[in-house]
Amino acid sequence: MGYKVAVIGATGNVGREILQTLFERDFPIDDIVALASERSVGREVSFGDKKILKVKDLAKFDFKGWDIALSSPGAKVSAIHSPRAAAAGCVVIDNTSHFRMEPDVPLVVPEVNPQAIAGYKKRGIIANPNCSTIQMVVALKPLHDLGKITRVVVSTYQSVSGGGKEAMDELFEQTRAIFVNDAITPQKFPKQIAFNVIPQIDVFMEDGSTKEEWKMTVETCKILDPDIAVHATCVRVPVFVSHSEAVNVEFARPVSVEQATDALRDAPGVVVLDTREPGGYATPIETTGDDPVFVSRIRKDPTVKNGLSFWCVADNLRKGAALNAVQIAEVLARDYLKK
Ligand code: 11C
Repeated sequence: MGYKVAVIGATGNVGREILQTLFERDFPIDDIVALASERSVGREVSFGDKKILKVKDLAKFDFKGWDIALSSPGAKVSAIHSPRAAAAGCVVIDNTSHFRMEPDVPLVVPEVNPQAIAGYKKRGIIANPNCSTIQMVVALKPLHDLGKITRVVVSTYQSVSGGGKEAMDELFEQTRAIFVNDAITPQKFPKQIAFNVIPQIDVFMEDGSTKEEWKMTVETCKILDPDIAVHATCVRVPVFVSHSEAVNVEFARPVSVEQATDALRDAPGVVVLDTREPGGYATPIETTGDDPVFVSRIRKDPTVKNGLSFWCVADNLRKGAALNAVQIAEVLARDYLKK
């Protein structure tokens, strides 16, 4: 026997990836519905290679009798419809930023804090973290277990798909415009993204950091350890899919490169690709469509007492969003909503 599953925001980058991931991982489904805003009603989305779902109106949908909703519309839409679904008895895995920092909503990466899922009982909502946080904490967890991380400094190289389909179209259009000598007018991004990099993701906060940088700090503390100091610089790069991160870690205890590499090799969800020769590391282009977080360039940082640096890359639409949400649904189904 399977579950009745709703996918909210089914026409977006993440919604479509959630449908694909549910199908690929053979999630036990009795019935599935694709939901989105009124303007997408009637559009068709694929569920696997045979089934086509006609999108229904989220605002009119009654969640009574539905078990799990995987939700990735905008944060404002989630603010209304996730509590509405939860009140009808449908557990929501919410991929927006809206509920993440609420104390009675668990924020979960299954390789790091699966035990937190039990907290769904309070509000009926589980939050899926930001993509750049997810891939970093998957890599940090085995290192934290090894030497107790005290401080993390991270610089990100984030793909345009994190900004949605329009952002991907903007990179494509600007690249084309450069080749045919057309004028470029940035719309989705604050500056030209083609052949450029932009050190701003999301809005500015009062202290001069951006909201994306703030999310990496507060979400890492909530998921992994409130005592870790995290300083992030988040940068948009002209890559379509997969985020990369240069991560620098300080430990309370000495940790050798060999110990760190062994722990990362054994860690769930991590693949170490690190041959210390030209090309012996992961890049976004070859990790797109893959599930793991790839870790490369593991090396000692001799400028601090117990320091280590590494490079990590993951598909932001899969592990950074859809896959993480489906993995949460798998634990929820297996341990809490048994059929
Ligand atoms: C980006 N990380 O790359 C963002 C997208 O809080 O879920 C995801 C935003 C979020 O633009």
